[in-house]
Amino acid sequence: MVKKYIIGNGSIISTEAVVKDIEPMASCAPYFNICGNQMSLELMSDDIVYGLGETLRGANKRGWKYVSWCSDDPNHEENKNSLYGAHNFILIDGVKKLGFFFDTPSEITFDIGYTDPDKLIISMESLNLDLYIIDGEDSPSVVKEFRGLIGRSYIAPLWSFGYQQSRWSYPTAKDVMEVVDEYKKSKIPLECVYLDIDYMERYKDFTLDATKFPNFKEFVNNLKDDHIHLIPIIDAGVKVEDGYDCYMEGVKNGYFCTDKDGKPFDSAVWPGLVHYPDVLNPAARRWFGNKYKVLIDCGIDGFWNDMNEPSIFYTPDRLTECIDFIASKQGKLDLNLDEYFSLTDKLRELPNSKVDYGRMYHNASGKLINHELVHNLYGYNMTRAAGEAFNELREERTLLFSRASYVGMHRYGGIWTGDNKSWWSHIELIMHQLPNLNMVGFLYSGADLGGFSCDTTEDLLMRFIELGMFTPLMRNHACIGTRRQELYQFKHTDDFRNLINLRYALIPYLYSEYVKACLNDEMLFKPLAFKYSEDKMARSIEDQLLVGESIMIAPIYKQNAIGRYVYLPEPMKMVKFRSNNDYDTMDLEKGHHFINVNLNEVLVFILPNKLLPLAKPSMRVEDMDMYDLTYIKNGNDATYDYYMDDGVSKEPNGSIRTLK
Ligand code: MIG
Repeated sequence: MVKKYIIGNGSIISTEAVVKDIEPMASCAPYFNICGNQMSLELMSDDIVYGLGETLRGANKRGWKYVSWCSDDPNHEENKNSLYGAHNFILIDGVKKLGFFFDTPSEITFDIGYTDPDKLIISMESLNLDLYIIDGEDSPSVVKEFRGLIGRSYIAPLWSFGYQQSRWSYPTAKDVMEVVDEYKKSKIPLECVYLDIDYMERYKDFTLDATKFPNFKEFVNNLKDDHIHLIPIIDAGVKVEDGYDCYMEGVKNGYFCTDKDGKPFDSAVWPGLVHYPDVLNPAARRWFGNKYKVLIDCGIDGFWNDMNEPSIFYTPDRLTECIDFIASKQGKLDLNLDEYFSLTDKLRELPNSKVDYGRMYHNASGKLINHELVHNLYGYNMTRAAGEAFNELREERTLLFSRASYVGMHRYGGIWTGDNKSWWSHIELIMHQLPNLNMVGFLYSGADLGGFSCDTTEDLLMRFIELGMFTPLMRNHACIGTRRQELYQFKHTDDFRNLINLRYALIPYLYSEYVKACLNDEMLFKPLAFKYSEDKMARSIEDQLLVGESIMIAPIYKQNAIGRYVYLPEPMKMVKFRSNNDYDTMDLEKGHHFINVNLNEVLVFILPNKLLPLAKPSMRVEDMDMYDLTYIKNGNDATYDYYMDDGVSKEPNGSIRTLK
């Protein structure tokens, strides 16, 4: 049962995260003690606090303070409070199972046992929000109810479950072809190659650098004939440049965010000076979404939206203030400490400053509204712009995902978790993020495999792949200046090939579970606590996950590990996929086990009476037969409800058949 409460004056504008009309209760919110700008609730010692989607640290969020404030911060370290998303959903899994959705477009802080270990304290500058409370029987049903409230998750095309290669950048057609050819030579399946910012003409959205991509349309279609999809990036900022259509149209129609006087707001990112499309204004959103058409007309069928927190390198106003300040110290060589630090801080404080956000305005439904108050809705609505346009422009499912997001964006696209690093701890982090992202509807998601910044190593990449092979978005992506990390760059290409083949073998199962999760408002990745809610050990485990109805995974995320401990809350059939493309199985008892796992091996645990279907891999998803399956069964009576459709029609058109 969902109940709605208006806290303070309620949300400053409708976030449109919720798709159901719910009459707010006249009474004040139960469970919470509201005092000033804080609302708090007592936690019991065994309560697990899930939620907050894409955030750092554990899957259980207890013991830290999180701030929903979409941030372009490439250093995902434990001391940080915010990432790119704002996913204000909390699930308390204790004696009671309670879901809370704090619906507000503004900054909001979740102090989850940081100030007081036994308290959840929610605060805002002024406490105005729409609160939804879901009281359920168990955690899965609370999540399901919440998901029903926020609407069906976006459904990605079947081909987008293939292996994807990205890098900042493959700047020319020649570079793209080299990647495609090398994968072909190595006989490793490949589905998508990404275009990062350098494909554009001077970083101008919806343009192409014709010297790098002569005959782009032909190039895209030639690749398509080979079932390779080219996925360009779109950045939020539109370059200020006389004669550039996107800029001219935006200025003419008042489609850009403004300053307080109604003049387009100046900021700078990759293209130099930019304006931000005012995606909170429905007319501007429609206009911006339709801009994707020039690429769609070239045959493009997938996009990734970046820099849409929105990220700001600097604004001319504050750059001027900064340089004036620095100039004022000219010739002063004996600085006191305050002067010294204020000098060095000045430059550091230029990007992504709240001062700048506070100077920017939206025209939301005819009302001028300060950006700072609605900051967390920007990435959501940029992606919504594209998603709404695709509904009209395209007949098929389109690949779309974004960096910044808010709850509600899950109806239009997925997310990737941004600039992680080639660190072992960032493999573990993915396991914590996935279930919490799934709770808020982000099912098509994944991390940069191999790690985005820093130099990867062969073993790290392999372990990343061994987890990433279960995530819908399976993309290897790396930062400019880092070691090359395409799979063919390494010594054990055979092992990588086997792993990608295994991913392809798993696609029928993964896609089936994924679409079912979309259609039924369920999660693809569940913490063990969701199924074994009475098992204290299972409840504490964060490095094993249930993936769909049949399996549990236990990836390795430590360098030079020869295996790992795995806890089985009930007897399961262990499948060890080996490097020779074969597998062994072993029936294991409930309890703790140490399992040896070589670098090139993958563990899957099949639940009792469940069945895992496997397909014959192929170089492309489109060439696979989704019905020619072999089964690994745990028990003679094992079954599996298999959903498959054509993988492309906008509305899912398949049905369930029970495999035995
Ligand atoms: O400021 O487009 O997270 O995936 O490669 C960096 C370049 C901008 C950040 C994205 C990353 C992408 C990069 N972008």
